[in-house]
Amino acid sequence: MGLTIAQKIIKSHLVSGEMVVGEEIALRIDQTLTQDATGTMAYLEFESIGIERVRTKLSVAYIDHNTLQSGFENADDHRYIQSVAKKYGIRFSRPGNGICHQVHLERFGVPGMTLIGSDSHTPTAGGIGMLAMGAGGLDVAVAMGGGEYYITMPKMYKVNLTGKLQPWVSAKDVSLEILRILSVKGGVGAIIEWGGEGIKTLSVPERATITNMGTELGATTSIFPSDEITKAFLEAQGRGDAYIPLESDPDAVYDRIIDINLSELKPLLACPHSPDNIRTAEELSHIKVDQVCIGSCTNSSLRDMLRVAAMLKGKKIDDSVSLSVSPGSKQVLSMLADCGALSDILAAGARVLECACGPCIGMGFSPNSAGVSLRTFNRNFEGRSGTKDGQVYLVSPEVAVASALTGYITDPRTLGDYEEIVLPEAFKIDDSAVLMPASPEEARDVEVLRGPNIKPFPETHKLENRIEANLTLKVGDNITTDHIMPAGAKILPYRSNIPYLSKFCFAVCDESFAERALEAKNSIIVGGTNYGQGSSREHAALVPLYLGVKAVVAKSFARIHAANLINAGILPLTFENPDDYDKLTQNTTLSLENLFEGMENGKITLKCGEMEIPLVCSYTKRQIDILRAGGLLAYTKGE
Ligand code: MIC
Ligand code: SF4
Repeated sequence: MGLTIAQKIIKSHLVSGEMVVGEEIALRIDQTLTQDATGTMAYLEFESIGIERVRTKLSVAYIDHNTLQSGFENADDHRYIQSVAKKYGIRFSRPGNGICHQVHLERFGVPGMTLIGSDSHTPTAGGIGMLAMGAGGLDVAVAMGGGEYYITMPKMYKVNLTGKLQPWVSAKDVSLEILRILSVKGGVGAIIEWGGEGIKTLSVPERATITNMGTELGATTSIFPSDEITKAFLEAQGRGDAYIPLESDPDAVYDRIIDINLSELKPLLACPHSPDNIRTAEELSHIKVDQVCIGSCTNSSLRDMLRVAAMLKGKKIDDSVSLSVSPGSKQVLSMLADCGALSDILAAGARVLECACGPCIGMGFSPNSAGVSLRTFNRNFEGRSGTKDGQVYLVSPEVAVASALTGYITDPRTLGDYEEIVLPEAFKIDDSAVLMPASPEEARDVEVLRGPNIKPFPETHKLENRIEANLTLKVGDNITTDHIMPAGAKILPYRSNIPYLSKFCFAVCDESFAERALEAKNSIIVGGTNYGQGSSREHAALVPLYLGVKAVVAKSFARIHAANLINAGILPLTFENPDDYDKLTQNTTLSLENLFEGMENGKITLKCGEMEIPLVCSYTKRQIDILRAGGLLAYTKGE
């Protein structure tokens, strides 16, 4: 039987397990990346594992999320990461050099290799045929130490593209269309391969926009073949040597095939507050727009920015709109400056922001009260923009600019003439903002620099056979990691200070949760379907651990978050009958009995007074050992 692209890469990196859907497999990891908001914790964990130098082919530490440095906290974190990188053999991408996924695609990604990153949009590198996955910081720390990365062998989906995108319709609309078809949980447990004749019309940055937003489907990752278009991109980046051709076998078998005709797509928007709440621009053209933000790891490539500049050239944005543009990398910004496109963007009235995540993670640029904000980003979860009642729509750069010009949601097809964007034959290469690590000899003398905001990892305890706990919080479906552990300018500086962060846990849904959890000492959280969708931030597990959460009982879980819970020693458990969710009430005492036996046979009983509710779990032997040890760190250290 033939293999899919992902199966080929998995096969060549398989350390243990069988490539059977649903089985746990262990993969050898070639490259890792971290960003600053998850990096400090990941490197603290790496240090505590006690390995002298990373054992990957390449590890890069990016600073891109929290670049405001509004107090000493961030500056200290950045200095810590820089010194750790130097000591342990990791390249350090300085603040301002760009968003991790954009820079990794440009400068480091290699077709056919494996990459894990402590950021959920790591699959962006699937745009050049890399098997790239988001993971918790601790998993990345273990991979840096040469350990395997464990995943459940995914199903294989294929999206067959035919036709060609029409003027004013772009790769972002393909991402939104697949979200419309599959929903935010439609990709859970699957890898999505993009193929068909239509992919020959898509450049690497367009492919990367599509693989980037595969994350919003809940997919393990998304991947394109590595072909002549990949080769041309790598050559233009001066990295032709990294190219290898990679495609699926003609007789590869897929669990599901979806057809999309590119020629038929229209400009789309994801409406508040979910990336799968899709409508056409045509339908929404009566909506007044207050703010437009262009950038993020989804839409900040040179191609996107040249489109933005071409659309803005010689025009002015509407007086009622505030427009921000954040190029994805120093390479993009510098090339925009060299060709004059930057001046066109500035002259039109845009505010040009640093090459960083910026507004996407709520680092400034929050919309006005109830303000309508159109963003070329990938997530529009409630409150993520920093304004609780902000109305965020996800759009393509084309819809973004058209709307900034008119002040209303605008279908860009009404604008008339369309200019093709041609990518340069050679990109401007300047890697001076990526600092090389010290040699192994020099590394011994490198001092790791810590600041007072860096607090120790929360205390863990070995699992006991019985848990009695208060049902401190009951939440609904599609709870995101932005609900569990919000980010944004006020909180992000405290990513290495779990006690401080804990005050904000679930604050979006219930401001008194943290206080109640501390009071209860032991808590259980009850959730609906797709609990923990969104970010890879392990803080959404470490903070509940600190607050005494022992188990989360839900109808279903998102992949990375379930892994993070196990890594933190918290039991993710699923209702056997989803309707039992309705039987549980907040602030009652629950107990979980005979856990050791139940974990082995996959059935655990939840007791609430006289009532018994059957729960299921499918932990592997390794996961049981991790949970019993009190989390992956204790397990890895053999405690
Ligand atoms: C996000 O887009 O939510 C983030 C911020 O990039 C996160 C990582 C984090 O929370 O630090 C992600 O996607 O994993
Ligand atoms: Fe940064 Fe936003 Fe991309 Fe997350 S989704 S990595 S915050 S740009």
